[in-house]
Amino acid sequence: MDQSRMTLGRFLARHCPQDEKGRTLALLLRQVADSCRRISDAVGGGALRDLTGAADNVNVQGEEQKKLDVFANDALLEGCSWGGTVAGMASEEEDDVFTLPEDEPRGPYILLFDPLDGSSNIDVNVSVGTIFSVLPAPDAGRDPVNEDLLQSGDQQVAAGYVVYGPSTVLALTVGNGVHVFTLDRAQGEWFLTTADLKVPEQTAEFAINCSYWHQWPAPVRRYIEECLAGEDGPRGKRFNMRWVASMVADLHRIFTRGGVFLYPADSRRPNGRLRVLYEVNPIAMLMEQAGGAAFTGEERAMALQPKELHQRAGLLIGSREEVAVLERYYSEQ
Ligand code: P6P
Repeated sequence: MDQSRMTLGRFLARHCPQDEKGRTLALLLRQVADSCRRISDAVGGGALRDLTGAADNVNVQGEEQKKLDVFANDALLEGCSWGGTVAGMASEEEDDVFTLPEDEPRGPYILLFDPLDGSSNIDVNVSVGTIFSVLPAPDAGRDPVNEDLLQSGDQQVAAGYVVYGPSTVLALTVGNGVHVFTLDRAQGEWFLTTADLKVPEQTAEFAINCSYWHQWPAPVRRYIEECLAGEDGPRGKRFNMRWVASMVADLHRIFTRGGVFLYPADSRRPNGRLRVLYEVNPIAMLMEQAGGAAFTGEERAMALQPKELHQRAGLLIGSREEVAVLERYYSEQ
């Protein structure tokens, strides 16, 4: 079939399991995509929509909420609460697991998300994104509690992100590769634009915030020093650097042309910065599905067993060869 005609709906009907749970997963992913289409419209409206700036509230992370953070969070909660797809949801913007309205049917999945990652970039018009993860709900005949969500990345059923950039792009996996869809704003439809995306195993580009140099653990400092040493250094090649400070934008570049992204646990953030359940896990699932690797500094990211809902971890992720070098340096320290 002509790939340019493959809509998200047709793709999900073909690639999700052909049973009732599979059809429910397809509906949930359509709900997420429809919610992200609304978020894309709001983000794209910028100052014309009175949705920029602060929302005069601080979230559970202790971060100042932006108006668009609240809009995006509400869009996903409202967009995925119906139809018996989820039993509950978790968000960076919600203190605890979100319980569905009483009159809504419960479903077999848990949806977890960072509704608008990188939102500090909104007011300067830099790409931001939504990150989401789908876990199995407990078959317990009750609404899920926080503890039910504390599952490792290997338990995920699906994962994805949407980057709101020059174009709005959805990268998605249901466990059989990573597939990329682009939103046709005029039609309001997502079309498959890259099937079975693979991340180049080698790269010469790293992404890290170098202002934290003095806080880094020794393996990271060793790795970056060798990248900066260029052709005459131990890596024998010149490296380039990029840092958007919007993880979805940095990672989409890496998915597209290779690279390695580093946000390690360090002396200032001993537990890291990125949240396990709705940032590290979904991005790590996508990366492994695309042939890359994801490491926390202590273990394979998808193996980490979270102990609390908003737990953080270090993340070193991208082209497999570079993550292997970093893993070796951590093991030698
Ligand atoms: P820094 C955004 O807040 C975020 O969580 C990621 O999207 C991004 O990669 C990182 O923080 C940027 O962190 O310390 O460079 O501002």
